[in-house]
Amino acid sequence: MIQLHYHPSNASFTPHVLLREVGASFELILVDRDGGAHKRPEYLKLNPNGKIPVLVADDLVLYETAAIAMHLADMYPAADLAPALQSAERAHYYKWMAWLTNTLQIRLMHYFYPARLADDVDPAPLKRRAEADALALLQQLDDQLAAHSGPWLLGAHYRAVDPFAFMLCRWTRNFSGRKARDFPHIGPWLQRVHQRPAVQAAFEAEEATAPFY
Ligand SMILES: N[C@@H](CCC(=O)N[C@@H](CS)C(=O)NCC(=O)O)C(=O)O
Repeated sequence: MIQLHYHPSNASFTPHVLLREVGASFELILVDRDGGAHKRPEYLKLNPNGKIPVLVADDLVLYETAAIAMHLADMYPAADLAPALQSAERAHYYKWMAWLTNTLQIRLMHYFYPARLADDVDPAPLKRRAEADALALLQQLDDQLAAHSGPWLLGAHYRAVDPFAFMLCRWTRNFSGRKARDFPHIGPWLQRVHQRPAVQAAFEAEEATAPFY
């Protein structure tokens, strides 16, 4: 049995979508973030970082969104969510997974939690800077979508990087100015990802409301 420890609209959204995309049978376990459940010993046994998500599949306990996404893609090859091993597309899939998690996601974390960056410093300029940096990074995503004629991030096929990138773009929906959806190639791609039944079902299960991205 697969269990996904999640919280609505958190990083768990990516594995949540992927579990639906591959047609897995799974149970959603709500982490009481407001009550601090993710910092309690029981949860820290699953993820010592105290972060959401965690995927539990029998004896496997896995944290880190990118790792969970790649593992699900590998476990359900029929869903074709990862390019063929040793292909150039596979190499770029690894690159985008790494970039999404260690470059774009990090700046978005700085945007959401600027006060964690430094004590006794006004977080407002740190937040503004993180927002500007994230927007500059989004240009790379827009350029990637413009670089080929396919509908998805890597080209012709929807891959596990698509819902991951979608989730991070969604997190810009309350930016003070330009948002991911305002980029000329990201906007239509977000619309396409949003229309996928797995994404719709995950939003419904998480009781998300508009704007979705
Ligand atoms: N690198 C981790 C980051 C996960 C993460 O930061 N999750 C957030 C929710 S989106 C969280 O659990 N925050 C709680 C906290 O930082 O205390 C991943 O991608 O799984």
